[in-house]
Amino acid sequence: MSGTPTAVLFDVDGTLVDSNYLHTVCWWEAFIQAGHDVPLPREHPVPPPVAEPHTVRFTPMSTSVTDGLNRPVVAVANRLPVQRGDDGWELSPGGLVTALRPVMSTHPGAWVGWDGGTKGMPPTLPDSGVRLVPVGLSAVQIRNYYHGFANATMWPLLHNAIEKPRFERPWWYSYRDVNAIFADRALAALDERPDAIAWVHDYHLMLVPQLIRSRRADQPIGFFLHVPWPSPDIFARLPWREQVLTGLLGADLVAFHTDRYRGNFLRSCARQLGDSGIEVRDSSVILPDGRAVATVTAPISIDAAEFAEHATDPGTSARIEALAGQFSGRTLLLGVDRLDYTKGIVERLQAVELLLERNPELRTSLAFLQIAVPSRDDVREYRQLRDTVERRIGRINGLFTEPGNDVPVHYLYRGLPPRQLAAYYALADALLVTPLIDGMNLVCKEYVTVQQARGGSGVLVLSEFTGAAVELPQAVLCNPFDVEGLSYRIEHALRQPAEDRRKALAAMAEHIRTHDVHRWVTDQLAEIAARRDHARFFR
Ligand code: ADQ
Repeated sequence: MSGTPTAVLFDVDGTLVDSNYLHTVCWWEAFIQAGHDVPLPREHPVPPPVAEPHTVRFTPMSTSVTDGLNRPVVAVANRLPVQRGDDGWELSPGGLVTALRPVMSTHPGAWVGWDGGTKGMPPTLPDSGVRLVPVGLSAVQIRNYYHGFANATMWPLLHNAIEKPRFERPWWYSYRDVNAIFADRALAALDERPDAIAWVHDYHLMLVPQLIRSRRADQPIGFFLHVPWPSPDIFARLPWREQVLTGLLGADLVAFHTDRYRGNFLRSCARQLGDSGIEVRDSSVILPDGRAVATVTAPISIDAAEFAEHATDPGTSARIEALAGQFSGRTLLLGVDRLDYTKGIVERLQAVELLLERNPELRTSLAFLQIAVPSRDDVREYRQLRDTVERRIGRINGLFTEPGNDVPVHYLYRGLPPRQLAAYYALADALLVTPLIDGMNLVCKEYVTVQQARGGSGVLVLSEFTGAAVELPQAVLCNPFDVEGLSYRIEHALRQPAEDRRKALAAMAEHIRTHDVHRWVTDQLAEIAARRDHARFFR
């Protein structure tokens, strides 16, 4: 294919962290223009939803360059980003974490997260002053809070109930208890740094903002949701919907990847909490005591500069050469995902099967490589998914491998280091990103960045149902629910003239470069601090 930094953050999926991939991180530039506006994404390419009672508009607020800039951050997320390496403790690898290293050393904060059962954690992040605040969980808590409520209730519910969410009271009680433990640890860290911003991440910890607020009325608190927010009808299925919403409304700022998720959240608030004196006013929720909770759209991104560097690293060229032989003379299609039922891997395989069925000549001239990181195999649905994927691959290869030729579908069930991944991105003629629903999807941003950095002409086939589709309309957009249609979209992508693909890549890469994770962090922290001032004013 400078500033004055503060602290940190990252993706919160425990399994991914187990696989040593953290991919959202923060740092912070000192200079933010007064009146800087958070960028609005372009319209989603799919038709807008039917009009609903609450008009949801995002009114970027004029932030004075205030408090936020030099304040430490207490980050609260499901997992801590460290692992034991050959030479002791180290940051878990991940391009963006690496980018944080210098930043974290100059502006220490704290990071509250589950220790994953690892004993003897260091007191600070390696090579930095960021204090690690480990939360230990019992086996029962891991089962009920993490595998149960987080991954088998909230994850499917927030992903449009694409798998049926399971509602188990013991899981909910455990979620409440564990959120209270996280909040206690965060409060202790905040007591040590009274000027800090609290930044809470993702669906594991949705009660934490209110738990902090109830003990620190003036604390600036931000919450970022890494996954979608579904329609109010789907969210309403949750037996504990009011408690979850009230938990989130403890924050000053609740942020989402897209306008759609944010709108859904506001409509859920209006529907579930309207009778409790809560009012949705434009993009804010006004609580009975007059406190305003702002919502913003803040699409997350990657460290584009780092990925571009991976792409052009001499080591990557050597890796590409080593891999090229395997696929020489073939058009390479690539899929890279956590093995998750939201990612549309089965539908992708079905589409590849249809493609090969329709076009016999492709059986020897095309290869599809699926790289799948093991994920959450303590949850039944994930084990079943792995079986289905592996059966499908066997079926396609059984049907379409031509004697004397290599198989059409290749499969790696493992995580790969970022540089190795970059080699695959560079080599692939097309990347198939076909989630049935995905909050954002960073893989497509990585692919585009690598292809562009290497002067490639790869094509991105991207599901309409990803947050990324809002930002990257130049991709070949597809509807993965229509597998036959998807197979035609892949064909269409492969037939696109190289010049058109290059133009599309250039436009997407430019957007990603100018909207990278550093900008995301900068904007988020400024917004959180400014909204606290705003909330005070409102009262
Ligand atoms: P995820 O669902 O985990 O994240 P995604 O955004 O695609 O999904 O991030 C995956 C990350 O893992 C990427 O950085 C990618 O490089 C890495 N990865 C995937 N497969 C890999 C493999 N086989 N080997 C090595 N690395 C691999 C959640 C939400 C997303 C949202 C992110 C960030 O579900 O929608 O984009 O958080 O907010």
